[in-house]
Amino acid sequence: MADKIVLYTNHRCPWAHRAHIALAELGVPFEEVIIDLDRPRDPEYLQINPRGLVPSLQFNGEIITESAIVAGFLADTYPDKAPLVPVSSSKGGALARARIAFFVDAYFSKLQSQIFKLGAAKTDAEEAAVGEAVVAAALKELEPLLAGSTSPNKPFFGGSERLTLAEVLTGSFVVRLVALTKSGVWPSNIPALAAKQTPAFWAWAQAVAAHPSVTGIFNEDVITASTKARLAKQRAAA
Ligand SMILES: N[C@@H](CCC(=O)N[C@@H](CS)C(=O)NCC(=O)O)C(=O)O
Repeated sequence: MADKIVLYTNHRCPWAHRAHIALAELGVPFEEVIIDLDRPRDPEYLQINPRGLVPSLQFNGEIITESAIVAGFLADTYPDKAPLVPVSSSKGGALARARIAFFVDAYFSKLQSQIFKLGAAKTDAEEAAVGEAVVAAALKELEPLLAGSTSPNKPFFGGSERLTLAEVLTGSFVVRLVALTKSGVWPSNIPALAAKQTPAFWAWAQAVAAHPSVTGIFNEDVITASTKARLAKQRAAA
């Protein structure tokens, strides 16, 4: 019998987006329940996830929360559908998992942490400085992990033809990086600087941002407008 999967989500949420990327890539059917984040959570949802956050996954009656745990669970549950990460007992599997985990950790702790500073960047110069810091982080931390392993035919982490768990966990943020820097909602100096200083990283980012499993629920207009509004609010409060 097929597994019964329900994803509690909101399409504006980059964390919930991780679960969508995993499910799309695995090709697993699921039911979707949209949680309205603009009002308090219903008691029914708080029973599913007492933290009130999305995503939550219901899998054959079991609840799993926290996006990285949800994505890892799906990858481990369906190792044969579209291997997102090798099983740890396979030859080289544990090492490959460690490499992916380190890449994801570097993406968030070094690069995305700079993006989170945009809420306090009030002037063009401050915003450009964040852009430079993002590319400096990509150069120091991510370029060495991608250069020499990816190619146009195998553009994903470790020289994979298909998305891996590295892209499942970073993809929703990467598609925002590409789209929002193009539209100038995030620092518009990033694309040119990144293409010049971090060619492997930027080629990887383009491939990730164009992948159908990543773009599936990504509504660029909605995300652009909501990010712009959130930044304006944060800057007014800063
Ligand atoms: N660490 C959580 C973060 C999830 C999260 O922050 N979700 C946001 C939407 S992007 C949320 O549900 N916010 C609702 C609220 O704070 O009330 C994860 O990775 O799943």
